Amino acid sequence: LQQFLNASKTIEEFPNIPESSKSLLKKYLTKDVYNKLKTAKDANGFTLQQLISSGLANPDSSIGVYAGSTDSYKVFAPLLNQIISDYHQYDVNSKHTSSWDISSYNFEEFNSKHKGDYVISTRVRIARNLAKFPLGTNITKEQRQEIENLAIQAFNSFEGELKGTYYPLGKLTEQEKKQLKEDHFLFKEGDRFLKACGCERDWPDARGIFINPSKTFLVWVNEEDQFRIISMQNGGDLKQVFERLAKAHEIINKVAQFSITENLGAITTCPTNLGTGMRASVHVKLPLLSSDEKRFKQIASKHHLDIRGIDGEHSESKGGIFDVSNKRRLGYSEAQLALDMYNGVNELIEVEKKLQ
Ligand code: ADP
Ligand code: CIR
Repeated sequence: LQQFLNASKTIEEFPNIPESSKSLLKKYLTKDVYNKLKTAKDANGFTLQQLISSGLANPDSSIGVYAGSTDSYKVFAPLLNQIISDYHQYDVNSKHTSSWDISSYNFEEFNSKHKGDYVISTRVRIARNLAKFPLGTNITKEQRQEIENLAIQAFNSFEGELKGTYYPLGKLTEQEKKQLKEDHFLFKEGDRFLKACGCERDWPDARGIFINPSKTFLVWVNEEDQFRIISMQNGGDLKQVFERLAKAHEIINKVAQFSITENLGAITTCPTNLGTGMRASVHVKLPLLSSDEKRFKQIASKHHLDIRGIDGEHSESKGGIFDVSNKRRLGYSEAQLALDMYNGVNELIEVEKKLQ
């Protein structure tokens, strides 16, 4: 009984997020919204308390929520829709569009265009989850294994340059994992944001990484999202990287049934990835521009760019090299968002050149 009383008391209590928190959870979890949703559950029993657990455990979150399923986005809409429209600047009642056609954009290789050694590498990834399963935050061990089996089935159908090997995470040695992480191929482990929302339960079971021999095409299985499909290579050839990903997406799409909704596009664990689930990035050298933080941020914001450190999210820049990517993922097609990144990076390099 005491346990029950404690539990119900926690549910009754409006959670205390420090005033200093800049998270969208802090901004939109009003007492009204909390009271409306505090006993709600999605189709798999995922609760508001689970939805917000990461933001409560990590007040320095920028967002602070992770969904439990496609249905979570309906059940918890009074909170999630506000977060989605704020982050993506998107009207949640409009229709999301998808297109991989970049034939009308003339993507030139960045370094040839600018006659310099600015872009070190280019990477485009998409996040996808399967329609029939809850998301990683609320999946069972058995369901996670079913997804891994489906992924392996898709990998076996690859041909040509996409052909490769699947490595279950548990079978990689510490040294192999360290090397793969340093080379930017493997996800990090023990992420406190993902840990707090339940995404790292049963780690490393049913997680893994698929890689082709030239390491230009990779798939992460059952990390934050069930599929992270990644195309990357050294240099600045966005066209080649994007087209490789488009081809892989088409093949996996035939084997796996992705969860796609009309207004939110591809359903993802973190609301920041909804829509295209796409992050197109370059590692780019901007030592002079980046020392003028205000100007750097101004140009980034004009082109809807996100700036990260060299080891991905929540990491620092090293040697004036930054990870610059499209910030928006929803309401625009994959092709249009790659163009955001292309235009923005060109302007950043132009300004860097003028400062030399
Ligand atoms: P995600 O891109 O999947 O959202 P992260 O920001 O954590 O997640 O990045 C994952 C990994 O990909 C990190 O090791 C990061 O350094 C690497 N990465 C991202 N963009 C590039 C790029 N353009 N070139 C090389 N590595 C990259
Ligand atoms: C935060 O709120 O800062 C973390 N939960 C991460 C948010 C960005 N999304 C993501 O990495 N998928």
